[in-house]
Amino acid sequence: MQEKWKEIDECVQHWLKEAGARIHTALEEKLTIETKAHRNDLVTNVDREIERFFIEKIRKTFPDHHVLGEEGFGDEIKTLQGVVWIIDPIDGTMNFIHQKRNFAISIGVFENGVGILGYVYDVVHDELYVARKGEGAFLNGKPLPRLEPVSVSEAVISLNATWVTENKRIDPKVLAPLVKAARGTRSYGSAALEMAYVAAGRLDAYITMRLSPWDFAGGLVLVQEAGGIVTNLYGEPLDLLGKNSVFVSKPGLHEEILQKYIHR
Ligand code: 2AM
Ligand code: CA
Ligand code: CA
Ligand code: CA
Repeated sequence: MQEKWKEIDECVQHWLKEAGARIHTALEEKLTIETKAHRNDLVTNVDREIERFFIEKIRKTFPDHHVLGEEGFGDEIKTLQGVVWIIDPIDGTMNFIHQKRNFAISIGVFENGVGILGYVYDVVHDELYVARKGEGAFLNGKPLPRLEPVSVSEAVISLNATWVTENKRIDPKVLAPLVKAARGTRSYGSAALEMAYVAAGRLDAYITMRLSPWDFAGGLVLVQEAGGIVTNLYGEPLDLLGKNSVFVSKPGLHEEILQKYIHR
């Protein structure tokens, strides 16, 4: 990895710890909670504060980089040319509010659309997942073993119950047989953490129907560097500038699920 990226990596890890300390403080104080697009789409003062914190740091340190953030304090990104940071200050805001755990900071850094650095920081458990292109993925500095193939019958798959009830994105008949055939299913409510769990082998796959780039940017680099596969539900590459279904999996399992369960 080039020296320039090593320096960026050091900065990000330092900033993540500082942001983590701010979040710990905020968890002791009263949150300001607002809704966005609908009544379950939540945002707090902390989401905004943490996004602004990273954007100020990045703009000051790397003025020629571009930043895309969920809460809108970054740039309007129309292309992936150059260095683009994609940031979710708190992924799992509902968990942050209701549970005070099971949320994470997610950051992906891309050069001309290629994922170079990926971070998911589980602040409450102090678990920092880091991926560097070509070097692999790490949990608190320890290399994560390369993901090995597994079959559906032995797989623990993460998905939201929404996708096996009536919904406007997918026929419940598609995923119900997969839920039945899997060893178990889980649902954590943070896309970034669920992707980090796949990278760490805690989950075998994660499926969801509609995420924005900031939800999956950090996890994408993590899972790829751990030897997993990241596509949309139809096996196609993700679009970093738009909304996508997301299907993250160990190798082998990815092909089996696409072939046996997913029919367009
Ligand atoms: P967020 O907490 O950053 O909004 C849980 O449903 C997962 O889906 C979280 O990773 C959440 O990210 C993401 N998500 C994406 N769009 C969402 C929306 N409109 N409402 C709630 N969660 C959303
Ligand atoms: Ca949100
Ligand atoms: Ca998110
Ligand atoms: Ca968020």
